Amino acid sequence: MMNTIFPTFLFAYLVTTSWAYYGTKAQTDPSCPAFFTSFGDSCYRFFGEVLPWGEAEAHCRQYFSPVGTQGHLVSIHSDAENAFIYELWRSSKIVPSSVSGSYNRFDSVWTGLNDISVEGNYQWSDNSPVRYKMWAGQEPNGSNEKDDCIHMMDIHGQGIPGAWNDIDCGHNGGLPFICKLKMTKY
Ligand SMILES: [Ca+2]
Ligand SMILES: [Ca+2]
Repeated sequence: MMNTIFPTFLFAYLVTTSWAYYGTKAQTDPSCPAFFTSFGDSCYRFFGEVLPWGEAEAHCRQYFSPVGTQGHLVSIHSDAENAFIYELWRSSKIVPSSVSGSYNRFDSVWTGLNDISVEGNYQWSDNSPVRYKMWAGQEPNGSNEKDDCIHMMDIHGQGIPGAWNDIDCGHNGGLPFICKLKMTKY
């Protein structure tokens, strides 16, 4: 009798404790808020609403991660993160069959990079260090004194998809944008 019952109890015990372990793990692992996508140690969300750079940054600051970090316009620190951001945006944005002009809501998206405080001194709005840059050819050109905000581009024939350009922070009333939530405290 013992020989048949004991393995059954042992199996039930192992299953129960395994469920308890993974259940606990799931509860303590912070996950991204609704509509945010995980990559590395951060969460990202594309917003199709067109806003000037400052208003886009303010919109991102309304969001908080489960560990309490505040949202900001996206900061980018590697080729892998730049490629992820480009793909998140490309897979979400609207692409009309015919669009004239460039640097518009269909081919551009705000990042958090800017030189608003000091011309030529680029900073991320989340205060993370600026080590990685993916400028398009000839950029940043600062052709306009207000060209202090950086957008990612998807323009055929001008640089590579996902390269960056400096532009007027209120350009054409604004651009869509991507917010980032760090899942680790600063
Ligand atoms: Ca500038
Ligand atoms: Ca430029």
